[in-house]
Amino acid sequence: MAHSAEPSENVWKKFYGPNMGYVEEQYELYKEDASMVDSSLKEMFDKHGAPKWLDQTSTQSEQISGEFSTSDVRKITSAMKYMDAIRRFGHLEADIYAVGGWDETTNLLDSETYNITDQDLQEIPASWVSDNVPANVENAYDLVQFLRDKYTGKVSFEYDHVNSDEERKWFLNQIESNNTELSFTDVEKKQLLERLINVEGFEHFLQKTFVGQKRFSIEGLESMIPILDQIVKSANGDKVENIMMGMAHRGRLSVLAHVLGKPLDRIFSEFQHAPDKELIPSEGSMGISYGWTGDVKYHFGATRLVENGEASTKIQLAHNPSHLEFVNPIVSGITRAAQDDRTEKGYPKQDYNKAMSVLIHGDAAFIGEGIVPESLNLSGLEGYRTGGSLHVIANNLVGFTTDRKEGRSTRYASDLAKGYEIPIIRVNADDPIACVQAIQIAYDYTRTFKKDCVLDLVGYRRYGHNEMDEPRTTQPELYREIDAHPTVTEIFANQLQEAGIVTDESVKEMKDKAYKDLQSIYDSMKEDALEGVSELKMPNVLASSIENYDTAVPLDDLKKLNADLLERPENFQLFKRLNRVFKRRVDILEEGNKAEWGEGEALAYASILKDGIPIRLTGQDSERGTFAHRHMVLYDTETGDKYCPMHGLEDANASFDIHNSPLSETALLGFEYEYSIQSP
Ligand SMILES: Cc1ncc(C[n+]2csc(CCOP(=O)(O)OP(=O)(O)O)c2C)c(N)n1
Repeated sequence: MAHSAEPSENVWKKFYGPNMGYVEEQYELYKEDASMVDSSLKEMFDKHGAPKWLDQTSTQSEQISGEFSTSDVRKITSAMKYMDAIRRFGHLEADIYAVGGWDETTNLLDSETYNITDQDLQEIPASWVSDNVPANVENAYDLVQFLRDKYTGKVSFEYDHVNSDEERKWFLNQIESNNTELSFTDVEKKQLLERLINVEGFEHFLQKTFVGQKRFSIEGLESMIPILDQIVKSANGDKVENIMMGMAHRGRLSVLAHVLGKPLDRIFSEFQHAPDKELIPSEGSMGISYGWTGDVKYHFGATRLVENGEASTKIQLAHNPSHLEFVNPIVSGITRAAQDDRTEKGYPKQDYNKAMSVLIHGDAAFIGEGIVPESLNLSGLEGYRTGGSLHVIANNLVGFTTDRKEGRSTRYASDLAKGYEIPIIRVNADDPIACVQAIQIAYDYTRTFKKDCVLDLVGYRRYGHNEMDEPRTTQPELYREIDAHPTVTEIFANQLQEAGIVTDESVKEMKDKAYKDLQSIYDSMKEDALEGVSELKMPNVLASSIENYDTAVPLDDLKKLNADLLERPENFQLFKRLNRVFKRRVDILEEGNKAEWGEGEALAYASILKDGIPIRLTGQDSERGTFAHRHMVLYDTETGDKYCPMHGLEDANASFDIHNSPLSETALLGFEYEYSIQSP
C-alpha cells in the first residue's frame, strides 16, 4: 500500500463497503497487539491512527463514501461479527439435550453483545454481509435466522478448532448449503419408525421376559441403531470391504441383534443360561468365565456380511474387554491390518477402502480413560493411521452414578477430541432424522479428509447403570425428567402422524408385529441354542513349547543376509561412527561364528523375511533401539533421507514395517496385539 505521503482523509477514502468493516476489525486487533495485523496495515495505523470513520471527532452522519455512512459501516461490521458468532458458538444454545439441558447460559449469541438490533439487521441487504445468500433470504435478519436454524437446532457443530481452511469451508458448505442434506421420503420415514419400534420392542421384551437380569439397555439412545444402519449403507455404497467396530456394554445387545444380526434365539438362550446373577461383573457379562480365556460371553463380538448385489461389506464387532475404551486401539489395529498388503517387500501398501473403523464410546469413559487420547494421537501417524475412524459417543449424561459435572472439567464429553483437530457434531437422540443426517456428514468428512470425526449422540439412560441399579438415589432430578419423558418412538410416531404418514392403527400394528415376532422366536427357541459355545480350545501355538519349533538357519544363509544388510544406496552418507558398528558385524560373523546382539536381531528378522513372513516392529525408539543397538533405519547425514537396510534385502519375500511410536504403552499394546492376531 503506497500511502505514506498521503493525507489521512485520502487514505481512508479508499475503503468502502464491507472493506471498511475489515479494516475496522483489523484496527481492533492492532489496538490489542500490533503484531497481529499485516505489516502494511500496521504501518498505516501507525501513521494515520484510527480509521477516520472511527474517529470520535467525525460526525455520525458524515458520508465517507458515495454509498455508506459511518453508522452503516458499524452495523455491517456488527452484523458480520454476530453471524460469525452463531457459526462458532451456536453449539452453546443448540437444542441437543433430550433431557437434562446444560444450566449455564451465554451472551455470546445475543445480538446486544454485538451492538445490533433486529431492525438494524432488517435494513442490511443480505448480499452486503454474505457471498452465498440462500434462497428466500433478503436481509441480514433473515440470514441470522437461517444461521440460527442451522447451528442451534437439534444438530450442532464444532469445527473452529480445525486449522485447515479447506476442511472448514467443506463443513460450512455441508451445514449451510441446503442441497447437501439427506432427504427422506415418506416410505423411508415409516421404515425408520419401524426400525425404532423393533429396537424398543426388543428391549421391552427382554425386560419382561428375563426379569431381574442386566442388559445395559439402549433405551434413551435408540437412535444409535439407525445411525449404524446409515454407516453400513454408506460404506457399502462406497464399496468399503470391512467395517471394524468396537463398543462397550451400553446398547451392545441391541447392536448385536439389529446391526450384527446375531440370532435372537441365541441371545435369549444366553439370558436363560445366565449363572448366579450375583457374580455377574458390573458391565453385564452373562457368564462368569469362558473356557481357558477367562473371558465372559457377553464381551464376544460377531460378524455379518452385508451384500447389495454390487458390493459386499463385512461388519465385525470386536470382542470387548471389561477395561473400558481399551477396544479403541484394538479396532484400529484390526483395521490397519486389513488395509495393509504385506505381500511385497518394502513398507506394506495401505488401501483405505479395505476397511474403516467405527467406535462407540461411553460419555464418561471417553473423557476419562487415558487410552482415548493415546488412541486419538495414533490416528494421524503414518505407522498407525487408518484413514479416519468414526466415533459415536453414546452420551447418556451419567457415568454409572457420576454426574457430568463430577466426571469432567469440560462442558462436553467430546471436548477431548478438539486437541486433535477432530470435528465434533452433536445431535439430539430424540430426533432420528437429524441423527442420520448428522452421521452422514461425519461419514463424508472421514471419507473426504481421511481423518477422524466424532458424533456426540446426546440422549439419556432410561434405567440406572444397569436395570437393577436405582438411579433415583443419586440423580433424582434428572430421573424425574426422564420418567416423564416420552420415548423416541413415541415422539417420532407422533410427528409422522401429524404429517399424515402413519396412523394410530398402523403404529399399533407395527408394535404388535414386533412383539409377536419376538414371542414366536422365544417360544420356538431350541434348548441347544448355546451348543458349541464352550468348545473353544487353546490354540496349538500357545499349547506347545518353543522346543517344538526348529529355528536353525544355515550359516551361509546368514552370511549372505548379513552382506545384503550392509549394502547402502549409492552416495549414502552414513553417520561415521556407525560405519564401525557395521564393520564389526562382518568381522564377527566371518571370524568366529559369533554375533553381537544387534546383529543377531537383524539376522533373525532378515531370515524371517526370507521365509516369507512379514514383520512389523513398532514402539518407543524402535528404529534405532532404546539401547542404541539396532539401527534399523539409517539417516543420510547430508540429506536426512531415510534408508532401511531390511528393505534392500535381495532375498526378502515379505514386508518389513518399522515405526517409532509415541510415548504410550496401553494403546500401542492393544493396536499391535490385534494387528498380530489379524495378520498371523
Ligand atoms: C477401565 C475401567 N474402569 C472402570 C470400569 C467400571 N465401569 C464399568 S461401566 C462404568 C461407567 C461408564 O460410564 P459411561 O462411559 O458414561 O458409560 P455408560 O455405562 O453410562 O453407558 C464404570 C466406571 C471398567 N469397566 N473399566
